Amino acid sequence: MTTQDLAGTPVVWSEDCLRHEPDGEVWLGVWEPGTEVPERARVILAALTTAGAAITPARPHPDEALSAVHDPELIAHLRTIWEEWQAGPYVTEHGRRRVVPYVFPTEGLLAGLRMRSPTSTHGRLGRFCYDTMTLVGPGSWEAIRAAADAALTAADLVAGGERLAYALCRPPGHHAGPAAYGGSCYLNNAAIAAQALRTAGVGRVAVIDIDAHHGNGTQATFYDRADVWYGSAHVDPGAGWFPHYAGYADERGTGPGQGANLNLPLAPGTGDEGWLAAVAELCAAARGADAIVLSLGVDAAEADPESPLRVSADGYRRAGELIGDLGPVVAVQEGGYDLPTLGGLVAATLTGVAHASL
Ligand code: SP5
Ligand code: ZN
Repeated sequence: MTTQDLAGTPVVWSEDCLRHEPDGEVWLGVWEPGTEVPERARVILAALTTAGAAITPARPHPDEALSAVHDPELIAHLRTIWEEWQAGPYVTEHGRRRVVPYVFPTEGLLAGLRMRSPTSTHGRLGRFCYDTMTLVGPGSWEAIRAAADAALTAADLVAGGERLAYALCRPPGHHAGPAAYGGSCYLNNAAIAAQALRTAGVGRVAVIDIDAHHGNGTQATFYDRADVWYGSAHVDPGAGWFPHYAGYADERGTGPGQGANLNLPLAPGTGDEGWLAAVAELCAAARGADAIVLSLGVDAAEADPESPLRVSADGYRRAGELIGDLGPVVAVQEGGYDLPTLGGLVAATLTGVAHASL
């Protein structure tokens, strides 16, 4: 992109987001290279810089902004687990170069027994991590914390009157729930931003999630609340796609949040027309919110290796226009894994948002 389409748009960024190097993921029992790599952030930053965006440093925020969404035990676990892992025999004796669990306390395993906190590091991991795809290593915590600070800084900018601010978060966040991490996500940057907007006095917040996967963590965070609406268009989890156990159309919220959750599962191969119709349906349902948090994953794209939705760059631009029409937008980076096209897809979406006719 050579035009200055994003002149003046704040892009919040921290170099610390490059420090997370999961070094792969264990899929179906086999360690593979993985797709959530630091280069993702570099190509997005390059494309947005070329498009004229204003690169803005992420500012540190207090832990309270994290614990407003997450269980303090999860935060403490993520902060300390790498050092604990290194202090044990895992790297030196067993050659396990990253933190990855092997036993998960499912409902079936506990069978009514109370949850324990095993003293052994390797026994305790499954309490917080729900898959084998979300590894922790040196620098992971610094990146996780920086990504949350980027989202919080973008929320500050919008609470202060900006129409659009984008947080280049890495690692992504929308699969992380109040007390659980997985799906390459550790803390939920979008949920943290949405909660920060509420704390800053924004009345009603809508989270619109266009990542190819359902944002089970964001849904779980706000499922029983009326003040933060959540809507997502994503590949049908029942058709074999992560997160498999959430993202179905009958999940509509509970208690005061009844009706404030909307899932639009889409068939593999859906393409621009069907995907944009779903995004338009989310926008119609979100209309009236005082601010939007956009969970901006671009892994629904044609060339993406992690989803079959086949959306074009022009589709992303048009989705951005629909969303930008609703009100002020805090955009938060989620997934997107095709390195050659990734930056252009994010730039196209933000260009759509920035040029929407309010
Ligand atoms: C933020 C986000 O987009 N998270 C996506 C997590 C889904 N990862 C599931 C990956 C499933 C296995 N991928 C195929 C690997 C084949 N080598
Ligand atoms: Zn995704």
